[in-house]
Amino acid sequence: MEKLETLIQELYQEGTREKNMEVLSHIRKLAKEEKQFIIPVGDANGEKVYRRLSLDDGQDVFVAFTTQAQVDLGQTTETLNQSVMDVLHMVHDTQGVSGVVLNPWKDSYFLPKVLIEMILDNKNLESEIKVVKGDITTFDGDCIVNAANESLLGGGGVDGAIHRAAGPMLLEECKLLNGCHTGQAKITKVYDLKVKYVIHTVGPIYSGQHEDEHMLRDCYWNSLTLARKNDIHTIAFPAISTGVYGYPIDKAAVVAVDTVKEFIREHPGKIELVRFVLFSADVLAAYEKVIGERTIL
Ligand code: AR6
Repeated sequence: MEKLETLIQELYQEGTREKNMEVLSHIRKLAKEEKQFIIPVGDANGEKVYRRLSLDDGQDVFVAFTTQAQVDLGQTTETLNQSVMDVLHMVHDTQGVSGVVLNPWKDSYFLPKVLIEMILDNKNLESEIKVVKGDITTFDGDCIVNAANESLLGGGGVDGAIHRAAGPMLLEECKLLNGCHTGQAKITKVYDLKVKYVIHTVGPIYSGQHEDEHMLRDCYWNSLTLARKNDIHTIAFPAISTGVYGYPIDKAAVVAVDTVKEFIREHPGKIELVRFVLFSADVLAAYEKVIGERTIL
């Protein structure tokens, strides 16, 4: 519960959608872990009822506290402990109530019914990871990732396909970037492509050494970091290094899937969709196998 209070305070300072998503994700986690809120109760005709606050717009809201210290900031009231999940369901199911205010006396957070629905439905809070066979240049989300080389001046494979689809202006912009080290990532505009950005990353040339895995992991991690910074919510990756650079597909699929999952776990809320767009049936099969074997997030 202290963590929830900290996240709400951070939301006050930062005010970002991302932080709000973190708060919602955390509330859902508390609900799943069967944690409890403290609820103020009063008497109505001899029966215990949850206290409500009336808002200016005529709607009522329920009240819940994360800790006793928060309760003690207001007037003394009788309380009881109620599981987070039960509180969410109660607010959701009560007509004339528009949501629940957490900690109304200090650093309060209003959770409206629509967000409670999202928490209960698991909708939009968890990022989706999908695999599909296809050509990455046709992806119509926010961003595609290019498996480039250190010069960033184009090449064959997926790099060639992306430059062909984007048109010659992409190369002109890439010339200004001064190359890119293996494992790092740089972002450009897209010109004739449908997406908003291309992130260029350079996979390792497979050598069988331990560093290969670290560098391939860096490609996914640094691309997703750059995506977050640029407000990218949907992103497609090719199977980096598995073509000309010779990385064994099975091994590369494990690194790709594990790194993306770990990133999403550490940064909930921001990235809504990661799609692995794979050019051939054997690569698709390798990714599907890994995703099937790994428990979801
Ligand atoms: N969409 C999705 N995946 C594709 C596409 C496409 N249009 N075309 C190929 N692939 P590669 P690398 C797959 O060789 O191994 C370039 O010349 C392909 O089947 O493109 O990281 C660069 O300039 C394979 O599974 O990239 C570098 O010099 C995967 O994309 C070098 O190749 C990656 O194959 C980088 O080698």
